[in-house]
Amino acid sequence: MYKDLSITVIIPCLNEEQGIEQVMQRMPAFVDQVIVVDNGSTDRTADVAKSYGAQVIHEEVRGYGRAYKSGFDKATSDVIITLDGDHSYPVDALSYLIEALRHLDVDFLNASRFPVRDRNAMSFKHKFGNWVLSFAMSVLYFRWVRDSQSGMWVFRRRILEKMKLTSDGMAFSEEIKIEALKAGVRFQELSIQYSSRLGEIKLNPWRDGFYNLWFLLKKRFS
Ligand SMILES: Nc1nc2c(ncn2[C@@H]2O[C@H](COP(=O)(O)OP(=O)(O)O)[C@@H](O)[C@H]2O)c(=O)[nH]1
Ligand SMILES: [Mg+2]
Repeated sequence: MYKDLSITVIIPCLNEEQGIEQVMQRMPAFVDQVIVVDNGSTDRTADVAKSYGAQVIHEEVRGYGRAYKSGFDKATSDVIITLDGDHSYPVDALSYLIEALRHLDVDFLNASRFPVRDRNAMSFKHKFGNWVLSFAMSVLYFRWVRDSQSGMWVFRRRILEKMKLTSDGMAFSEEIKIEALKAGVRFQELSIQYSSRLGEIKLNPWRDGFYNLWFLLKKRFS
């Protein structure tokens, strides 16, 4: 419990044995439930997560979005917080983000990685791609969103009822923000520290980048 709010943290993992260990070691004691969604990792991700007390879910169908949807089904707390298993998002910032959710009195808080302070955390290509995707989303949905691709969100679980989440892949990250905006819930963004990831990247910048742009257009005009 953090003050009057129970907290669930959900972490999708595909071969993140190194990162998940660092994330779990830093998990604050006030977190009530940690769910690690594993999609057939071939390393020790599931064992490491379990050894630190996480609830591990095995999702048969691959994909970042699919993993989140399975995780949401098992979440029981008032507030859900998400982050990657690669230790690139700040576990130390959970209380800061929950305080911000309370202080700003919002339902969905998007943790923006920008401006990136750690020089090694993101290449120029990724920064540029992120800017294009975030700009496109902002124009299409008439709402300035600096980091449409951030994987760290803090939101009240009850708003999930109002969202229609379809993506099974990396586009899930922008879809959940679009759905939050469409549902008319109170939405804000807050800057966090983003660091270089441990282990290997699962995102394919060109394939996922163009697909996410296509997904955005399809969702807006269909
Ligand atoms: N469960 C699951 N997790 C995935 C899958 N693909 C990526 N992930 C996880 O989702 C997170 C984001 O992927 P990552 O490679 O860090 O992408 P980036 O942060 O956008 O560069 C990481 O924790 C990955 O392990 C998948 O198919 N299934
Ligand atoms: Mg990552």
